Amino acid sequence: MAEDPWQSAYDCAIKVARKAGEVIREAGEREIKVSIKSSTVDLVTKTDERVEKIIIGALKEEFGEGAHCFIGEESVAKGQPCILTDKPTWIIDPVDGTTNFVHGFPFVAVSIAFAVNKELEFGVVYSCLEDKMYKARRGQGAFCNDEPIQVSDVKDIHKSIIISEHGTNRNKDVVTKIFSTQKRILCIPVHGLRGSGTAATNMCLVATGAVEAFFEIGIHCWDIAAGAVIVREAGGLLMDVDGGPFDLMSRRMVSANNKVIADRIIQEIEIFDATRDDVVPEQKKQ
Ligand code: LIP
Repeated sequence: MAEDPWQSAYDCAIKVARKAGEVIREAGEREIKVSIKSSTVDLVTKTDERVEKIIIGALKEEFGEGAHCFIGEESVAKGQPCILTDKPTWIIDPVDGTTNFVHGFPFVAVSIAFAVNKELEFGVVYSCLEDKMYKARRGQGAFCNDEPIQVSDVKDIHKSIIISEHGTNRNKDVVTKIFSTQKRILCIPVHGLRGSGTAATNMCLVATGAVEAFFEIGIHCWDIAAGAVIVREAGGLLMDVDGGPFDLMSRRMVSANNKVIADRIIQEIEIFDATRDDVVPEQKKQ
């Protein structure tokens, strides 16, 4: 039987995600040192940076210093390029839901994905305050704490719960579009709108069938890469907010249980610009 080249990487990702979750839980019990990034509401803590170093350090130790490439939220924030090549690449959000972490709002996830030839091979999302390990390998199903998970079979939008987040952009025109979109969706009507505050967890909620769809403009590749594999392997789908193909670096996406729900949602989304993740800093809009 052909050797499975990525099983050891998958197993290692699960182990490292669990270890990272323990560090986050312990850090959450002490004073949290908060800084800001792109705005006063885009938070980062010493824990984000420390956990990313722990994850990347463990993976380099396991597979060798130059074996794989890395895209980590906090490394990119410090100027590392966010370019996905054909090389085996780890895409990491060490603390997805940083604002939740700072406030003690109980949804914080470690998100670790792995791509080869620009194809997502597996994703691991550890919701560490819930102790829920979500995982999926391409073509091999999705699981939560080793139990298989599957998207909802709801096709009637009127019987759906949709997740929508407010993100960290506080530009008044953008906020107006976000709330206008939420109003249009709520008044379809749907059963409800929700949001956990972490994209990775939101995508896992789609994968478990707890909600029918999650969409957002403004997220980053590290927020959604692992969740993308988990949603697909749970029987769901991903697309762009304009109905086009999913684009990991585009900073926008819809994840849904089926195309009927996804197609209905995109009719209501008021799109606004978000600079792609893979636009090099000097090209980024102010
Ligand atoms: C968060 C995302 C969430 C978004 C937040 C924030 P972070 O990621 O997971 O979907 O609405 O604004 O970007 O910054 O906590 O890793």
